[in-house]
Amino acid sequence: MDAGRTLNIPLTSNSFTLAATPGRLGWLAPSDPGEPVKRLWEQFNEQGYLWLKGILDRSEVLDFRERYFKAFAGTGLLAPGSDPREAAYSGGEVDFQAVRQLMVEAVRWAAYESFCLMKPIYHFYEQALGGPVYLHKRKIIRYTRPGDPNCTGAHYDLTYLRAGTSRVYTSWIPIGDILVEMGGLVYLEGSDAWGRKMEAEFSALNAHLPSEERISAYNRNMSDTGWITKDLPSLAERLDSRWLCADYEAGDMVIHSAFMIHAATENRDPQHRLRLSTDIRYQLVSDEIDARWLNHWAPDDEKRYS
Ligand SMILES: O=C(O)CCC(=O)C(=O)O
Repeated sequence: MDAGRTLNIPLTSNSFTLAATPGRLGWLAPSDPGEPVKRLWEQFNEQGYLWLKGILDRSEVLDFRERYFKAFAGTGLLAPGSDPREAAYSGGEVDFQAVRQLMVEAVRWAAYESFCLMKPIYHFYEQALGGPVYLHKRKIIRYTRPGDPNCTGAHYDLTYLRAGTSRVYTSWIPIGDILVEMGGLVYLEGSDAWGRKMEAEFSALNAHLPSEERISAYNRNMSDTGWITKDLPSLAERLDSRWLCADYEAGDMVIHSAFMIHAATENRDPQHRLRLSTDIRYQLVSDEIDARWLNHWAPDDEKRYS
C-alpha cells in the first residue's frame, strides 16, 4: 500500500484475497472538485477515473440513505431498532421477495430521480463534455450485506453498453460513508488502456455475429456474466498492475470511463452496516444512446438489456 492507511483486515472479493503488497494494492487519487474542470477532465483522461471528493451535499446524500432504508422497515433487513441512517444489517430472517419489490420501486422514486439529477452532477458533465447531457434511465441502487462473499467481478462498462457511444461515463456514488472495509469499488490502475484493447479484440471476434448478438455482453465470445473474471488477484498479476481502493465518504462521486476495469470487494464492516451506492450513466445527448438502457432497472434485467 502507498500513501493511504493500514488496513485492519484483508480485502476479499468472491472469496479471493487481494495481496496487500505495494505492487498489487494502492489508493485512489482524490481530486478537488473546486479545480478547473478542464484540468479535472485531463486528469480523468489520464487515470480513467476521477474521485471527486465532497462534490455533493453530504447531508442530502445521508438523507437519501435514511429514506431508502426506512422503506425497508418490516422486511427484516435492518437490525431491530437500527437507525436507518446507520442501517445495521440484522443478520436474521429477511423477506427477500419484499426487498426485491421495494428495490424495483425505489429506482422509480421521483426522489431517486432527483438525487441522480443533483445539479453538481449534471453541471460537471455539461462543463466537461461541452454540451447538454443525458442521464440513462436504467439506474442501479445496490446494497451489500456484511459477510456476503458475492461481489461485482472485474469488468468494464462498455461490455453492457455496446449499442451506444463509448463516450458514456459512469458516476458511482456512495450513499453513506463506505470505508475500504465496507467493500467499495476498486479500480485496476492503468486499465482504461487494457479495456480499450480488450474491447477492440472482442469487436474483431464479434464482427461476424448477427447484430443483436454482436452487442450482447453474453455472446459466445464473452463470459456468462460479461465479467472478465472474479479472480481479482490473478488479473492484477496478469496485467502487472494494482487494485486501487478508497475510503469513500457521503458527498463523494467517482466517475469512470466505459473502459476502466473495476470490481467490488466484500463488505466486512465490523459494525455490520449495509453498504449502499448507486451507479448511473451520463453522456452527451447528441451521442448515440444504447436503446436497451431506456427502461428502469429490474432484478436480473441484464440478460434482457445487455
Ligand atoms: O457497486 C458495485 O458493486 C458495482 C458498480 C459498478 O460496476 C459500476 O459502477 O459500474
